[in-house]
Amino acid sequence: MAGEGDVKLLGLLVSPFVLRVRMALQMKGVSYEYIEQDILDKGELLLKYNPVHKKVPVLIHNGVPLCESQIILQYINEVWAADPSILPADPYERATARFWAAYVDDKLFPAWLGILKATTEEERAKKVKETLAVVEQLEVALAHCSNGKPFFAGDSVGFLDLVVGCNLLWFEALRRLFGVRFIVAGKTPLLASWAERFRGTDAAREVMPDADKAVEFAKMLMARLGSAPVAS
Ligand SMILES: N[C@@H](CCC(=O)N[C@@H](CS)C(=O)NCC(=O)O)C(=O)O
Repeated sequence: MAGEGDVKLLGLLVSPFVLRVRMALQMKGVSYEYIEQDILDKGELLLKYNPVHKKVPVLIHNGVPLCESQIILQYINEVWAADPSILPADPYERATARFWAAYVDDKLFPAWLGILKATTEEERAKKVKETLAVVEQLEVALAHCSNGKPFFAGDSVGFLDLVVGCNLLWFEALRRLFGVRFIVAGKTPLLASWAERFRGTDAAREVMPDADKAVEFAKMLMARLGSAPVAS
């Protein structure tokens, strides 16, 4: 079977991109060796297997590296093709899931990362607003994609659920750090109940670390970048 073989994953505990891949591997029941990387002092393995971007995650399947988390998710779905499939069978729905997944990585990740990187309070407030605007758009996307079902993908977690869901760790870390809430039932009710359901899945419970780990990482990153301090 194509899916069998040696699987390694180069990762970082709190990386949302790595988390989505780990959740997909969990859902597919794939065993793998996880190798934590120091992205601030990159090791030989990461440079060898991802010489183009030098980023995690890197999935190494039978010695061959796959890079870029969304591409890795699609690879996992094709190689470990037995149910559950994480991409919709319908071409329009598949294209729509890919469209929103691209939107999440283009808009959501840079917006909330900008909150951490901001060097002034004004800049930070601007990035908070930007993140909220993206979340509001995702409420519309969820209504469209789920069609009244519990997840973006319908009855169970799929590609887009993983791509959005891995950001929940950081939403919680940002709440603990800055007191900001991005998903609130009063404003984005569909996302609020989706987030609760997503956090309760086996994949999320087994893979997501405690948000304190992300808070710790954020503090270290902010100190290195000379970001504006957390207001007390
Ligand atoms: N587009 C990439 C993004 C991966 C990414 O940004 N990974 C971060 C960790 S969260 C990283 O390795 N950063 C190292 C660097 O930027 O040098 C993906 O989807 O895999």
